[in-house]
Amino acid sequence: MTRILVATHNPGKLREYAELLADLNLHWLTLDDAGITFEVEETGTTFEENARLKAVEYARSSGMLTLADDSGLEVEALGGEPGVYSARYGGNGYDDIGRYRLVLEKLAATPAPRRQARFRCVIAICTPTGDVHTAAGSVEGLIADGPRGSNGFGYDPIFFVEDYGRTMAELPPETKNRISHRARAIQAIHETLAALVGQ
Ligand code: ITT
Repeated sequence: MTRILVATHNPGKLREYAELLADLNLHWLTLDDAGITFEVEETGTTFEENARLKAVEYARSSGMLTLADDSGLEVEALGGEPGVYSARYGGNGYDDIGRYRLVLEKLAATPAPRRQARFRCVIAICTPTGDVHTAAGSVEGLIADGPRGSNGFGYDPIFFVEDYGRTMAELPPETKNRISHRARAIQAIHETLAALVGQ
């Protein structure tokens, strides 16, 4: 069975990859399992650059086939913020709740039709020899008036998915894992990944 390092420090992402990769016969390991404690600095200005940086660095230090993603929320009325800074929005001292409250505050005077947003995800897979493959996925939504739901992580409680009439955090994990930016990026890279692990 091929080993793959799922290189994220974010437990929410890890839970989702466990399900998104379940159909492939893989032995996947976390950064903890691989004994990697350092964090790659995300110095890129795009999701793709940062996803590549993470996959390449963690593959280099583990010697394993490595999957990393860079993802985030883009809010139209905020000129695409928080974007690649989604994990650091508002600076140190903010947690997930503080960060989504900041988005809600900034949009307090913005009416529903102008609250469009999207989640974006770029997955990068780096082989032990340093070849990199990437794929992107996105999902459109609206920023809700307030947080709802307790599934998922990050900005899910304020991300309203019109087709379901619910926030991403109100959807069951199986549904999020069919429609999310991360699910779509996995769908786009599935064939490549299957070939890399000989399936
Ligand atoms: P790693 O770099 O270790 O993977 P991270 O949380 O720092 O973990 P990112 O740099 O990609 O990951 O930041 C992504 C942020 O965007 C994340 O912290 C969330 O706040 C948000 N985000 C990404 N995907 C999300 C999702 O599916 N639902 C809600 N928020 C999400």
